Amino acid sequence: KVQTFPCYRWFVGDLKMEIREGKATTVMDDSSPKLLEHRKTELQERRKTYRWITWAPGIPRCIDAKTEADLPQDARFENEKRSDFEHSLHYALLELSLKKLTIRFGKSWNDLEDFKRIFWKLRSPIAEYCMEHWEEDWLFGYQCLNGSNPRMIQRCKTLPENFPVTAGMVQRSMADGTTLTKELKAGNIYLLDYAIMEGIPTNTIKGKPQFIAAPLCLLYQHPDDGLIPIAIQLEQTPGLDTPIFLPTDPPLAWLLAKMWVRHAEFQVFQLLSHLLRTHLVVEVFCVATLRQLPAVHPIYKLLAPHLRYTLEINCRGRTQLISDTGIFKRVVSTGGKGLLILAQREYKVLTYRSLQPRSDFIDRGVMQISNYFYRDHSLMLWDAIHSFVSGMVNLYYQTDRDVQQDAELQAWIRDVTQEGFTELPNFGLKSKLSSREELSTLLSVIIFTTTAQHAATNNGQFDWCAWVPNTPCTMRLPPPTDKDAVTMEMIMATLPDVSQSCVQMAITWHLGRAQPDAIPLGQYPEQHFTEGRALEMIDSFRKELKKIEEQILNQSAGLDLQYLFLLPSRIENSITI
Ligand code: OYP
Repeated sequence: KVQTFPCYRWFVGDLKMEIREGKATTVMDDSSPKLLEHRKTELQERRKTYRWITWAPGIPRCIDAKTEADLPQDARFENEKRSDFEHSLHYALLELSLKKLTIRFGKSWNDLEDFKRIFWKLRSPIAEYCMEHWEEDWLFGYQCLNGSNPRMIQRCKTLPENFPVTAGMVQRSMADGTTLTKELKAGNIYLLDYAIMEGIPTNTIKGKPQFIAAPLCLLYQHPDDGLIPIAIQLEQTPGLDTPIFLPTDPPLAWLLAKMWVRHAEFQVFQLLSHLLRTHLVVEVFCVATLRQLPAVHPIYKLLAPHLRYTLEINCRGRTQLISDTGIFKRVVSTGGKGLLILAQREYKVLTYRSLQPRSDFIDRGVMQISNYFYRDHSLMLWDAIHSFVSGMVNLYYQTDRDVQQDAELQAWIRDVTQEGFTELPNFGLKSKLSSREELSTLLSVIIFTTTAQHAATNNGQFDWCAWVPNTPCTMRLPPPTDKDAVTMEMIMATLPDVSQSCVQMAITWHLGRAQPDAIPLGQYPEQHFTEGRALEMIDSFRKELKKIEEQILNQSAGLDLQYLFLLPSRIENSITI
């Protein structure tokens, strides 16, 4: 349904709209005292309705609402979305409890093949592909680039001191005629370092302790085989009990070592890349926008469609996912105290710069790596978003001074930095906006994060987590200390049990599947803008997205594994799940 009049549910007072004929105005454009008064009253109301609260210290602050039921109607899911959200989860859990029963009364849980009995195909070609090929080293490497957490890998120029890999250890992984030293110099060696996991308190589930490790994994960009893991150490401190696992080790030992890396990956992916760096970061902008910008403000009009449903999904996440009794407490190793400590550690080092894709790739040293589709698509999308946003900003702000003098906008950025991102001295976002370029970059970060970055982390979670051994949510035994002692029995006793695996599949399916009332990137059914030039810019943004769509489709045609998470038509306009 397309509304031709700029009608937004937060918009109070029709009179106001008639006077301005739907034009977006900043506080400097509105000269009449009556209009100014109107802006003021609207904001006073909104600040009463939308308040900040500290849900937990050391992470971004959020909306003051105990549950989604406390949210104003305007911020709630529409009926269709709510009933789908609630039904799909029940459906998934029910389906899987049936599977669980058949296993309980059937054969025992003693072999990796047994995961097949609870595995749900559910129209995910990638999940099936993963189930068939997950043990292959190249697929492990592929997931660092184009899986659901593509921001962990970094170039390694010198080996970390606490990871004493020798050239001899990895010689057999190297291409003919080269050595580790040469490849380090050539820039073909990469690293995954899960130091942030060290010492995180572990969950206890049904009386049984769960386990966490903080692995390091070295990868090599092999000229023929692509990116492959070549050495894994499961803890940060080397020692006799912390052997360096190699692809040449007994196959089960190498496999279990990779699973431990993927277990750390599950935690970092879901809690840091997904929850903290998209959901919680965006909520700050959402609350500040609702509190500080009136509905006629051009920046409100620009952002509102990218903030739809985020408050409600985050409230649901806080009560049902990461609370003391939530899903994490029930089935994930970082459930309970661990997840908060992990999020606090990441929040401390979170930078504004790392939210900008180009800087992120440069800082991680991954600009040269080949077949990094996530990077290539992110950059195309960033450029399209940035050029659209700059166009809009320049339309409403003729000079940098206009930005500096927009009191509402300055109150907004102060709310973001001083009320939202508190305790974050090194974040790198100033509490004053001084130029049009600064504003454009910030708005692009917000829109990129709510759309592309969320899609990249959210949409692949069923694909890559449904085959539980590939990305286990918990581990039930400590990491192996002796390469020669790894058995299939030990692997099965380590991996999530039947019931934990079922929940992992149900939740990742529930969150990763396409949403029923999704609005794709760049579609604005609630037409906030009415000015011809603004509409033209929206139009060219859409044309640009269409080009990207075609380019991605062409590039993926014929590939066994297609990277389609950043296909514009599959990216939602806001974080709604
Ligand atoms: C809200 O009834 C959300 O139990 C997900 O949260 C799941 C529920 C509620 C459960 C509903 C119920 C959405 C917002 C968010 C986020 C990002 C982190 C997602 C982590 C997913 C982890 C999957 C865990 C599998 C074991």
